[in-house]
Amino acid sequence: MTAAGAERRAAAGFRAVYGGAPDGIWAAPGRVNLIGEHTDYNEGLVLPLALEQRTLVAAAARRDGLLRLYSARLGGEVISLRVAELAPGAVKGWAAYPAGVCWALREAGVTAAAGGADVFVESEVPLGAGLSSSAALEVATALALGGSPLSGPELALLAQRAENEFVGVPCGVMDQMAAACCTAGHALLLDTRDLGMRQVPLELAGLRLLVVDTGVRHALADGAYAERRAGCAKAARALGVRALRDITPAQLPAALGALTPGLRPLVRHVVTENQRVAETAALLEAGEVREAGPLLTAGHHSLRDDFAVSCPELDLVVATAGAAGALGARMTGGGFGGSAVVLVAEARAAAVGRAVDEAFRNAGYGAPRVFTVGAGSGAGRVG
Ligand code: GAF
Repeated sequence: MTAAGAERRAAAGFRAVYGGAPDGIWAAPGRVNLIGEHTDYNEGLVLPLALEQRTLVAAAARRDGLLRLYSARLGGEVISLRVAELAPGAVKGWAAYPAGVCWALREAGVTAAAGGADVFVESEVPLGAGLSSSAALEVATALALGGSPLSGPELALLAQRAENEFVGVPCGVMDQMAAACCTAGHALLLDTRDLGMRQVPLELAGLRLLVVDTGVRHALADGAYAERRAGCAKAARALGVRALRDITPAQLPAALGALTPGLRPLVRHVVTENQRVAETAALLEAGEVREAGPLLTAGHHSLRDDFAVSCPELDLVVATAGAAGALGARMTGGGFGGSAVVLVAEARAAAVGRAVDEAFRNAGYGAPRVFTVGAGSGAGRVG
């Protein structure tokens, strides 16, 4: 879908559903995280990039306090809610995300949201694929309903609050920050402790970044994510630090020695992963992207063996891509399914795609979806 095509479809779709023109169209991208997984809720480092695929929100303000929501992707009825009655847990399904943002804006005293709005959602981001379709929807909605210009970090924190408190998913802030603050051609080096950011040029000449959607669908709400998060918090308490981010690689052996065996792998993953993010960002900044490949693969092994959030399909992508000549590969996002990211020389990209396809067929898995990604722009008004 071309960019202008998506905008036209959002405007036309809005007219067809609500019978008038929208006040505007706002968009936010999905993301692929290059490295830095399960570090954001440990106040650590992450290095995501925005996808070119976006979620578009066409919206028009109302004055009667009604929030009406329609998703072109999901179809069904227009969902009609009263802004004044929005409360955590009260809305189920996809509508909880935009409704949660409206609630978070209301709670933050943003008056523009209180009058309500008609909202039409058009999404290019694959749903449930670990590519942050939810954060894209939240951030695009926050822009559409927020009225006054909110900064990128303000948008991201509002969106995260909506997801944590209204939807009930205990996510960190990486996905919302990626949607709100990434810039085209760059990965975002984000320190989730203070939201300090550096735009790191992603020079992919002669290289390809592939995303492999395994088709295995995950739900962060289903408990395993929350369990990992609670385990990390428990380990930080046991070590007497504010967050696992405070343990340096030099302190790691002593820290592991002080913990019960069950918590050790969690801590080892977080500490080594923060180190891998810093090293990857330094390589990108030096223009040595190829050299980052082994760090990606080491990150996957740590997520598989220590953090235990991978699955057989993701492991198969990583092993197959490596054997077919990729420079590096890893699961991306929360895990338990979703997508992997593969760094590969342009000349090997097609062979890697074919090898992954074949390996999935041989294993009896459903066909994976393999596509090339580039670093797109962060959220903004598009119409
Ligand atoms: C999900 C969460 F939403 C993020 O906050 C992050 O924790 C990620 O999993 C794992 O790195 O995408």
